[in-house]
Amino acid sequence: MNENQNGEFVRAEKQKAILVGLNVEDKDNFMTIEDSMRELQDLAETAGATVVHIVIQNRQRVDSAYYIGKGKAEEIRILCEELDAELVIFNDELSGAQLRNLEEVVEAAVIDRTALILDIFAQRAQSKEGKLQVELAQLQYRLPRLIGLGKSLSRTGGGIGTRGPGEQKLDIDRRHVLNRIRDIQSQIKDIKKNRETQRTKRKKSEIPTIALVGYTNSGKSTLMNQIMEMCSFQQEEKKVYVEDMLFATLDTAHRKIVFPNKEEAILIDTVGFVSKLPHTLIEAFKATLEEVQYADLLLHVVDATNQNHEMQIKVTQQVLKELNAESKPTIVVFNKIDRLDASDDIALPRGEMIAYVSALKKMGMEHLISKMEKVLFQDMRRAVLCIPYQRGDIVSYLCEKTNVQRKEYQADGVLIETKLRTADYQKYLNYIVDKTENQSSTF
Ligand SMILES: Nc1nc2c(ncn2[C@@H]2O[C@H](COP(=O)(O)OP(=O)(O)OP(=O)(O)O)[C@@H](O)[C@H]2O)c(=O)[nH]1
Ligand SMILES: [Mg+2]
Repeated sequence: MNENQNGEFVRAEKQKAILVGLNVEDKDNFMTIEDSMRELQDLAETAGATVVHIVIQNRQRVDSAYYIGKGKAEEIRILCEELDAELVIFNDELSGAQLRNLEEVVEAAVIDRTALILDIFAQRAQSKEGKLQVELAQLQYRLPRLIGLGKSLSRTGGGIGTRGPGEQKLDIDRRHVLNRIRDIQSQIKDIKKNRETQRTKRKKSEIPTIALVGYTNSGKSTLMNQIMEMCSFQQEEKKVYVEDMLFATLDTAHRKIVFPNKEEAILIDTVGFVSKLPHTLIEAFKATLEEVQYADLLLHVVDATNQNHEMQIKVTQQVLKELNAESKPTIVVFNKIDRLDASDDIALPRGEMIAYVSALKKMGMEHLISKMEKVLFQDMRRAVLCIPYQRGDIVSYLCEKTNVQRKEYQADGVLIETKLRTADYQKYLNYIVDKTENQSSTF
């Protein structure tokens, strides 16, 4: 590792890491230990490590001092020497005491799954808001572990698990950490206020919002771009970032779309979820994730080709529950069907609120969009209106904002047949000439 001119540590080569997982019998786990370790490996590689070995120990319960057995910890020290590994990553969150004890035995830097995920987030955060939220999560994770972490932080400098957003050196002085937490919390409060104002504005204009949620790498951003391409009135709407890596998206992006029925909506891309998503992270990202809470419709994007997609659905549902968004109208979108074999899709569920697409290859998109329309605008009513000629403003509004099916110039005004949202229906009630067909209908 070298220090550059700004006093930052720059890692010249990848850190070699050993992964350690515990297979505890009575744990309420969605995943097998093997799958969980595979995911940990993906996370470690995303953070820039090279995984040289994976250790799994079967135990009745977690050891309070060492997490694994002390004997196993000693074996890991030997493995580290043999394989030249400088980092050991544990598959669960460790206490400060466990971190300290393990470092003493294995004589290498020790981090846990939480620190690893936080590290990836710290590297990915782009916006001021994203950076603040990650730093808050990191500080809150570290606060009860400062003593345990002291050694690893001072030794590994810029290594995985020790990097903050913006590569600043981490403070391990308790008083400074506490002050910084308070400072960030007050800044996040301002961000929240700002978002609230924006939400209130949107609410006033009655534009519904749709949030894309789901496991990391399931294709949320790709789907968002595709929907934008199909439902955009300006072709130049800025695309969101897509990448084949975990946590490509950390900042929520809002884009306006227009449905074929001319109704508008705001589409929101969000950060992906992962199993054992650190609670501090969910807490810190509440300002961002609140968008999910206030959305009118969720698109829960699932990578149908992932053999663990059922577990990924459960994890996503659990996080949604934590965000009080589990009972929102949700369309489950099975994505990447271009990569499914004919035999694969037999097991996949069907239903009103389920869609199958390939966001990349533009398959099933019209179907999904019409489902979205149906859910969002199901309160729309057919109406025939006669608008007097002096109210050209209403005629323009209806022609621009609603899906006009008939327009005739008559002696007493312009006759317009269209579909109206309840609010508009009430507003223009005086002009409605045909009140017989008032039942709800959809396009
Ligand atoms: N084959 C195939 N690949 C897809 C499809 N949709 C997305 N991908 C790929 O999946 C990878 C992840 O896509 P993203 O859109 O970045 O996924 P995401 O859910 O936004 O990921 P995070 O932001 O990291 O949570 C990219 O390499 C995409 O090209 C699809 O329909 N078919
Ligand atoms: Mg994304």
